[in-house]
Amino acid sequence: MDRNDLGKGGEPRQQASKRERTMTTAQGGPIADDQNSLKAGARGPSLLEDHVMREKIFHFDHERIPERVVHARGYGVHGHFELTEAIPELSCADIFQRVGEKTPTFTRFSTVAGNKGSFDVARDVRGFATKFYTKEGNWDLVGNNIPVFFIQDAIKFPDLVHSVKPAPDRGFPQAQSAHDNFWDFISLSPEAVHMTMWQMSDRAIPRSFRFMEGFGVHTFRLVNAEGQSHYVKFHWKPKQGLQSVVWNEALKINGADPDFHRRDMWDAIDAGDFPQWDLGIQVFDDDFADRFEFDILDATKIIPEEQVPVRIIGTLTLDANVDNFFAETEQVAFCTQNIVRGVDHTNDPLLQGRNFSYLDTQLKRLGGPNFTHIPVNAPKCPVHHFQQDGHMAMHNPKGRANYEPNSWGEDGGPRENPEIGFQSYPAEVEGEKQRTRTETFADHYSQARQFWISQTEVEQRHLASGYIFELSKCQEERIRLRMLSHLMNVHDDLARMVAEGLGVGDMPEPATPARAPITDLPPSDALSILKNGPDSFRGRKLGLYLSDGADAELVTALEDAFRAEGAMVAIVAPHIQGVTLSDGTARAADEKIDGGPSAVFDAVALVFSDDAGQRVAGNPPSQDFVSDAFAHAKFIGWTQAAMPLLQAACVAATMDDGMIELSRDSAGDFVNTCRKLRFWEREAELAW
Ligand code: HDD
Repeated sequence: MDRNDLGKGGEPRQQASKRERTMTTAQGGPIADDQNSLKAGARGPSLLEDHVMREKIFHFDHERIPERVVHARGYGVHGHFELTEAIPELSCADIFQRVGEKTPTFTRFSTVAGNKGSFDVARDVRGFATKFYTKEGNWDLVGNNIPVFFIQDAIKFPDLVHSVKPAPDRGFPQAQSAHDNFWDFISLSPEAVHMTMWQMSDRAIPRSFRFMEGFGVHTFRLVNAEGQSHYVKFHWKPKQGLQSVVWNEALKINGADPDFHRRDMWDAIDAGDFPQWDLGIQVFDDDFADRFEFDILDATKIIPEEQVPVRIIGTLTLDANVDNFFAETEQVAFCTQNIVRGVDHTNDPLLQGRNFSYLDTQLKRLGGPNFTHIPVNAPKCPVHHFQQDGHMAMHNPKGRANYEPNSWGEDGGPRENPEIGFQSYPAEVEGEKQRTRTETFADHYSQARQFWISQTEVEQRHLASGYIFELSKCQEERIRLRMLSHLMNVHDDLARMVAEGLGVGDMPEPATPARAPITDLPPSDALSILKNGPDSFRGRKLGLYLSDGADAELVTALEDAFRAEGAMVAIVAPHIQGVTLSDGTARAADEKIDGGPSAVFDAVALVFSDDAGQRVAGNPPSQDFVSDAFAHAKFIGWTQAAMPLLQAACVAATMDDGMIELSRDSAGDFVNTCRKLRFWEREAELAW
């Protein structure tokens, strides 16, 4: 049976007819020989007349389309949104009317700065864009995994992006913000300070797309059937809980598996473990907006959940991988302007600019105005209009009339309908034209301080280390100090930790705030990852390092216990052929030890036969497996036979409660321990 006889999952496919299986040109002509071009004589020149070769190479030459100018590296998945609470009193959007109704979706996760071929676990914001194919048209919620943004006005976006992308003269660094240009721009743009707090926190190195939140960022409007408007902020809350990796681990994951996040998503969905997010809304009115300490149109500010609780109204389930990456993930075109009746924009100047940029960029990227004809972008409701022609038009309006109004009656095509058509909320607008930044956008530090005091000690340490790492990559002292001068306005502890990490003795003068005083806001638990962690190891992965002769009963007990938890178990072994356990049964390996470092697992267990422990102890990848797991505060299950390796990895002398001796009866206890995900107590003892 050859490859063509197998379906997607490797199962035998029903025999197609010979004609169906015959390779053809794009014109449908059957091809007799796809290996050799047409030549004049066996050793003669190739002939221009070879339409088969010319067509094949012509098409290949044109395979690439421009990658997205930002968010180039992304991963798309199909799913559906199910409404759990109807909100007709807030919005007349069809999608929000009937509990239990499912709306198909397409979600694309992405990094921002890196090229299409960059690595997944860069320190970066993650895009979280969802297209809802509603019965009243497509609604695109194009958000991020961080609820605030770097800049307040879209006119600064090209500068922001230029500063983070590779420097134009040298073409590097790739997919990183740890360089002079980025921090030069940021330290000259105090409005970005709050966002960098999130970006330097572990939010920017998520363990998986599945374990991160999403945010619509801007304040939008919900408008009900009576035309009443409420303000709204959209939240995606992962049912899987929040989880991130640590920075040193991220660096190693990127080497071991640059596709870590996309592979994780593919594997989870392929295994039927469908990730879910609740859609939450923070709803408020003009009274609240007037009372609130900050401007609700300022995208560099959150509205703390303690002030306006998040109300859950539905669930997104991602349940199908794409059939084709290019056709779907690459060609999907999100536009913030894609809204439906019952949802509307506000005057947030970032959002207003985005509404231009997305449509514009799709034209460039997808080559013409008919990108809505591409299946992943096409609405799943009826579409009737008089738009026609253009590159790659797949369908044009039928009939004689292609204009409106017309007097062709029934045959004259679609008509407008004010009853069900989109109505803009009639917000009052007045004022002189001016290029200005409102005073109400001027407090750049108070919420950054609130973020800091809302973090656990572990997270504060990571956050400070994030700044230290990034600023240490800045060669210009003036840029490092300028950034430090902002951090002094955020919090003394943060500034001191970063100064120490950079080796700065004399602190600079604090930056002059655009607006004083900087307010002390109360902490908000919702801002911490660790305060919102999961209570299970579900969806996580154990790296089970086995040798030949490993105790079969213990191995089975571990596998059973972790699978019962809903976790994955990957077998790591000295050879990819796998191992033979003590009872003679075989275990296929998922990874050879040097291809499956502990950085790609959430917890590890070492189960060796007595003599194997000594053998692997001298093996550098095995030593790294253990010492990295230890340094990344992971739980490590071990058996006595692994002691020589623990010694060789220099962790035996500092055995702590995160290192669990395994026995056949204690596999369940090990799972319970792993539910905490990391043994952070250890990290405090390590001198990072
Ligand atoms: Fe943007 C892509 C999210 C500000 C201009 N953006 C893009 C994507 C996401 C976001 C998730 C990827 C969509 C996909 O997967 O195809 N962008 C945001 C958020 C912002 C934001 C949450 C602030 C709140 N963006 C922003 C501004 C501008 C843009 C201010 C321009 C003025 N963004 C774009 C773009 C992109 C894009 C150039 C590149 C590819 C694309 O649109 O389709 O138009």
